[in-house]
Amino acid sequence: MRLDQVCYKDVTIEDGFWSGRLKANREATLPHGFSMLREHGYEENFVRCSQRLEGGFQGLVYQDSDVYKLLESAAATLAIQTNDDLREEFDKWVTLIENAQESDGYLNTHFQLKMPDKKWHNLRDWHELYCAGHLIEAAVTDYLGNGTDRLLNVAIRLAEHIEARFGPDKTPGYPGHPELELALIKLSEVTDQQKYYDLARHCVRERGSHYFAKEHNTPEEEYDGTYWQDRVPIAEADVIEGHAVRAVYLLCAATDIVRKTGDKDLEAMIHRVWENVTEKRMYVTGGIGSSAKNEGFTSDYDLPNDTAYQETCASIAMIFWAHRMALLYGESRFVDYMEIALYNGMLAGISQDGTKFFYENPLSSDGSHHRQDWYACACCPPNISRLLSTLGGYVYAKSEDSFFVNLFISGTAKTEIGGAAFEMVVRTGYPWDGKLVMVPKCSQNVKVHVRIPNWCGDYELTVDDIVVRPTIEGGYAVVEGDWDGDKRIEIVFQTPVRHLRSHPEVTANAGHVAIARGPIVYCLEQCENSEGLEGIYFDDYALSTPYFEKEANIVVIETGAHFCEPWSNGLYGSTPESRAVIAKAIPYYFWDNREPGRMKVWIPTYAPGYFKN
Ligand code: FUB
Ligand code: ZN
Repeated sequence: MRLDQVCYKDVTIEDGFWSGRLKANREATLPHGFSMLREHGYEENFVRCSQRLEGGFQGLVYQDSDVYKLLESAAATLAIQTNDDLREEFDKWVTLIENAQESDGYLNTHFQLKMPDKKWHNLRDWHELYCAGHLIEAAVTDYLGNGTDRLLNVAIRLAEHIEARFGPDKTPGYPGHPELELALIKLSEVTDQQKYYDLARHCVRERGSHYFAKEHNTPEEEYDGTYWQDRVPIAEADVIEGHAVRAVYLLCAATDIVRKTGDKDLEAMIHRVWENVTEKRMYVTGGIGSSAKNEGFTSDYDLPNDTAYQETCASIAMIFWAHRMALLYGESRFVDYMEIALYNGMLAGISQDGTKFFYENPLSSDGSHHRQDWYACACCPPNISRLLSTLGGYVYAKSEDSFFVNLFISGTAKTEIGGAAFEMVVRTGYPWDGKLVMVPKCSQNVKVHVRIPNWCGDYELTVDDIVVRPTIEGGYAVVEGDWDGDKRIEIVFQTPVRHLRSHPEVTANAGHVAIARGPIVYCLEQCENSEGLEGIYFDDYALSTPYFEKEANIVVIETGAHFCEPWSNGLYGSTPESRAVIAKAIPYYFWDNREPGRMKVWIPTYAPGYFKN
């Protein structure tokens, strides 16, 4: 069943878990981000282009994309709430961008300032099409959110410039880093211009034709396009490979094409690759891309913990893709992955106060890994910000006669279903508490679909306190009825603490367990476990007790564990002494917000003195 998104603008979030994070995004991350844009030369790049100066470019080849992502976040924020300072900042940037654009529509400060004679010379590495994509996405968000078209007009001029050059029967090529494709599909929808969609589809379908070998004069027999998802024709891909963010942005575009045209071989491909990534190449946190070397994938089950790259942008990309799959098929199993990546892989990428960020997200740390204010390659911070600014758009979905509750977040949605106004009010203490109270309102019958999360063994659903056995469709409990009174749907998911094991081929986790409760994956952090993490181990009968810690606004989990004294028996000796301890786990996303120290998600179930882990 095809679903439509309920737009973030139609969703008000008033939630114990998320409201604080969204406030931090508005009040700390956005201002911090704009000050970083000033401090790190982004603004200067645009000023110099506006003044038609040469040279003096600062930053990396894809520097402009961070500006556009932050502007996208600002545009979505402004669409929800008046904010004079942010409006002023946003408008100032739009003027700068308008003035920086060349008369033929070209816009990229790196090439305008540093290499004006090298435009479009290296699609594989130089990110011009990627930056263009982020500008277009920001412009579309601004146009749809705020009804203003200044940035959209800049984006259209750039899209026209690109479309005149690339596409069927024009200059060959496609983006080394997918992103333009997603953006052009959105642009084609708001402008009703088929040609943008055609170019997006061309870029996706051409992938795997080894254009990058030709562009770089690499002999066919020496060419390996894996990193750029250019090894095999896209529709033949069986596995997810290469650079993680590139791979998943490309899959997002392929999914958009399947949705629009029902392209059969692309559809078969997205399913094969979905299965490969979720069954064999994903961390328990929903993050992907295990290797720093290629910022991406290696081989099946290769999921090391201490060197887990798990770039924050890659978790965000998984959220984008899972969301698209969920809307395309109306099946809750896709939302399950979206939720895991959201609450764990993505959320770990930003500090509680919203001003520090992880780029890499290892699953164990010796205490030397910390969030930073910004990065030379700062793709992640503004990507998190734009995701948080549009979070409401991931919560619900709808069809002609149904409303879907995908994520469990307190607030209100107001939309239209089958031509009638529909409102849904949700109250919940999720993810700490599995109880959800929903009050739908509509003058006509609407089926309410409530996702049953895959981690939930048992649940009870009532309508006005009467237990109902709902039908299950696509992993959703379906409640039919008329909602013109004050009927209340209540669902209570059991949220036991789960000790997870991994597939035996994930050698890094052999003999280890991870703790999870609801959608939250936990970790042990040094500052909560004074004995030292090196010696803590669980046994199969470990009992866990969750409880709420008000000050931190998190549920922590205490588990009866053992602490093994450090090895001091020479080369060979007997098992070191162990004693009983209580291990205290915190949500993985929460780590590194207090004193620095060690962290680990996977906990041994044997005395760690036996092995170096
Ligand atoms: O290449 C642009 C962005 O920078 C990628 O998406 C990230 O992985 C980082 O390499
Ligand atoms: Zn990133």
